[in-house]
Amino acid sequence: MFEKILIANRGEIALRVQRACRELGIKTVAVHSEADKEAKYVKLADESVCIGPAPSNQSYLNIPAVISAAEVTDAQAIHPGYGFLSENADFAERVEQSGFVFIGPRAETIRLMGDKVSAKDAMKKAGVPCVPGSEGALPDDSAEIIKTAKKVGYPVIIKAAGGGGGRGMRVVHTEAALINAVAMTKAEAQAAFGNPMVYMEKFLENPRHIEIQIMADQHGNAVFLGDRDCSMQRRHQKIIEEAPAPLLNPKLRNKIGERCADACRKIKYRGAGTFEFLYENEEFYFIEMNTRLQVEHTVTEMITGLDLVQEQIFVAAGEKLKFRQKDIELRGHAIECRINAEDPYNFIPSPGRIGTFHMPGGPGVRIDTHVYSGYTVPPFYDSMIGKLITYGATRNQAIARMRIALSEMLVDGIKTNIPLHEDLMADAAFHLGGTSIHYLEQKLGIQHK
Ligand code: MV4
Repeated sequence: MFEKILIANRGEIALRVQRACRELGIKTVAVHSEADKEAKYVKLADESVCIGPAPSNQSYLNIPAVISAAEVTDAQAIHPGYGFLSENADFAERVEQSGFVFIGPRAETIRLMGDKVSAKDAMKKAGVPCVPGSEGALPDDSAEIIKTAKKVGYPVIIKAAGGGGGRGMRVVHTEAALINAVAMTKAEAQAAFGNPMVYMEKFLENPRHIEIQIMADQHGNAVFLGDRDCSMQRRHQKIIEEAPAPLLNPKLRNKIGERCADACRKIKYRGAGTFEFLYENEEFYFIEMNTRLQVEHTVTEMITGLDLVQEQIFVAAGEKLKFRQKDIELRGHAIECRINAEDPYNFIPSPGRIGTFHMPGGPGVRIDTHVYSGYTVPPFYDSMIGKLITYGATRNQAIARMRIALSEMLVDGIKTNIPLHEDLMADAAFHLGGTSIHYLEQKLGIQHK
């Protein structure tokens, strides 16, 4: 097992990874920007290294600075957290070339999944059901593109191979608009990602976003750890996630989960990963794979009883998974509310100094946060200041506990989205479960383009 791990991230996830390491008796190195040097999680680490000024591109995204920090502290492995360098194949490659273990998949896998055309192709070949669409990237030939769209059926969506997470997509309703839309998406893709490749899919009008968590070791074992519903989102920012997905037929869950685990074995996947699906009319359609630990891994932890960060570390160290699929039992229900420092209704970020900070508690309440009374939320990074997670024997109990926890929580001095969460926990459609990816924007009265 590793003796020392460097955590190449900040905020709540840096603290989350640190806690997993501490429990395993592994020493931790925190890296931080100048803006984070006073943060408590930096002081809690065994060692810390300042890797640059506040802007992320000069600190948390600075590959040589992160690798140098691992060298000077003699860390053996690097945990990238989520965001920042976590899905950067070049980073993973340079970490391993420098003699450290990257706690995540092989660089080659990250690269394969980073290109959404190659990811889809690989998953289709591995037996994962995908959204119908073009065979690979669209050709230059307009007649061919028109033919493909006819076959797929309008509306279609044009997506950039280099995009993902909602960046670089365009919906097309008619043949008259098709060729121009493809040209525009290609030009934008070239400018944003340096890759003009685009592909076409049938546009699903009212799907849910359901994802499958998997974990795989380096000995050919892979299991799925249930699913999460992440449909409650605005502008591709998830705000509530839950596990398991409401109203999902258990047979269907197991079937899609098995497909994902099987695909992991086929591509020799290593570590934690997530298959993202659109779910409509009882069908799953693969869209993307995330090769990192996700923000919402917590709800999976609550219903499986596993510590996913520790499992990532075991697998990275070369250990075999200690459980088989039959050992995985999904128990109860968990909900996560992302607490953001922002206006609850116009979503404008609200950084600044927190006055009184009071955390809720009680049975089935978990809080993952790095903030405290007197902490200043810096303006340079994501506005998420923590995650409030509740667990219950049933979904109703998880909701009831969330409502109590939200009512107890106090964050003075800055705006947070807690009032929005309180609204949603009282929302009739949310109570029924199974709302689509458009529900929140519709409720907020935002026009959908
Ligand atoms: C789609 C889609 C409908 N049909 N693909 C947006 C994020 C990226 N991961 C994929 N996205 C979508 N792909 C087809 N064929 C609708 C979306 C989409 C979406 C997906 C998941 C969560 C939120 C979303 C919000 C708007 C659009």
